[in-house]
Amino acid sequence: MQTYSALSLLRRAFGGHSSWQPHWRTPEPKPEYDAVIVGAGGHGLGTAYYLAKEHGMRNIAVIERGWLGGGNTGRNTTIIRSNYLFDESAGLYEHSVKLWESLSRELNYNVMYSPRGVMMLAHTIHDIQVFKRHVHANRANGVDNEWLTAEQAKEFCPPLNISPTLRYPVLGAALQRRGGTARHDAVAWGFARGADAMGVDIIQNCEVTGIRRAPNGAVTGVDTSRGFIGAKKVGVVAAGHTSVVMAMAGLRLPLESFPLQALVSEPVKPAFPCVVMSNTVHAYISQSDKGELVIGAGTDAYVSYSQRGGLHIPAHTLDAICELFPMFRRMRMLRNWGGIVDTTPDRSPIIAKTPVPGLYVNCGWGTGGFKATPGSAHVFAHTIARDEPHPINAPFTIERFRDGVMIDEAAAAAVAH
Ligand code: FAD
Ligand code: PYC
Repeated sequence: MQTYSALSLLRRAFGGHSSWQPHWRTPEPKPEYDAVIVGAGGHGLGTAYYLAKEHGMRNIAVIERGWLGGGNTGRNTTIIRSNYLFDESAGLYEHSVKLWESLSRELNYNVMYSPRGVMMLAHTIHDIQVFKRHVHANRANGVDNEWLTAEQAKEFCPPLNISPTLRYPVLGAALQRRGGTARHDAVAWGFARGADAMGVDIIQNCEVTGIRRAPNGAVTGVDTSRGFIGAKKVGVVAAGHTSVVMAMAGLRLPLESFPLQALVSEPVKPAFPCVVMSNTVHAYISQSDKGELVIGAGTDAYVSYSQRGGLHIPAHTLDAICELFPMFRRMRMLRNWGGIVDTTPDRSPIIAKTPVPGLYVNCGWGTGGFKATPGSAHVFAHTIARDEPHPINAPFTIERFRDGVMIDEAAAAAVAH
């Protein structure tokens, strides 16, 4: 178990800088594990938690080249929703939202899940048609979603400007009331603490540099910056860098990595009641419990592993925010940052066995994997423990790219690509 200082407990209770973490004693790696998870983001830590809790696998380790939750988990804008178009996606994301609803209780750790409603703005006739299609498809799948007129959208979110003279006027909106936000690093820490308590080794500052295979092709372990670590099974959850890690086993995946940027304002008193997204103007916004406006942009237009991204992207996003919410025009921005997301051609994830025996992969979440954290981890743990997919992730194979069956999950593009 990790220990907490009085100061760190106070910070846990009242919030702090998002990259803050309490002291964590990294254990010495054992020579061999039943399973090793590469990547200590929310998905990797959650996978370890469910492997231990639901499948009784305790001789396992999570290996992280940086620090817990320091990847996309600690860099995202925390929007949670399940208003996806396809039946397969609705099954996956709704599974996740249901787990979010009880996650704080499950982990005995406040992940600050706040179902304050996610509203997606329609600015064109095409937006209206697409969102109405989503509303109907979601309802048929038992997922809440409703259509609002522009006036109803303003009633739900009073700061919204619905003037018809806007460059992109608000013509209506789709609202998922159960959608919302959570505290990103709390999710990583909650899963980490839960996994640690069940005996999982969480090894930070340890980069995986190779994947070793036996003559029959099966995985035998990973080479790392701290030496070889044996493993009967290896699960890779290294968002943004999956292609690099999978290439170590000789596998090429249909993924591209892009910077995605976000920024926060100075903190102000509660002023913004929900989450608003607009794909057309490339902006989304909510207010954190610390009072900062959390604002995100579309992906940069080029592939890269640089976590900085181009400066014109947040500038463009702020233009859009000021137009939609004029009362924020004089706010000062505190900081901006980027993450690297990996995206499949059909914008849906891969959660699957691979052609290499004992090697499993969970990737391709693009701009939208935070919301999936508990659901993805839950079904990935099942896939690794039983060497077969859970029915919910069975459609999300590598092989599906041969037939294109899930092109194009439009709701995944809640962020402009
Ligand atoms: P990560 O948290 O990135 O974890 C992967 C880990 O693997 C990293 O810690 C990394 O250091 C580690 N790793 C990589 N290579 C190696 C190696 N060789 N050896 C060891 N470790 C390695 N999603 C939403 O649903 N809603 C949002 O509002 C949202 N907003 C976003 C905004 C931004 C700016 C960004 C960047 C992303 C956003 N996302 C959002 C996407 C979401 O953040 C990701 O899909 C999700 O967090 C992925 O989680 P993960 O655990 O798979 O990845
Ligand atoms: O998938 O909802 C989403 C999202 C919002 C911001 C980034 N991704």
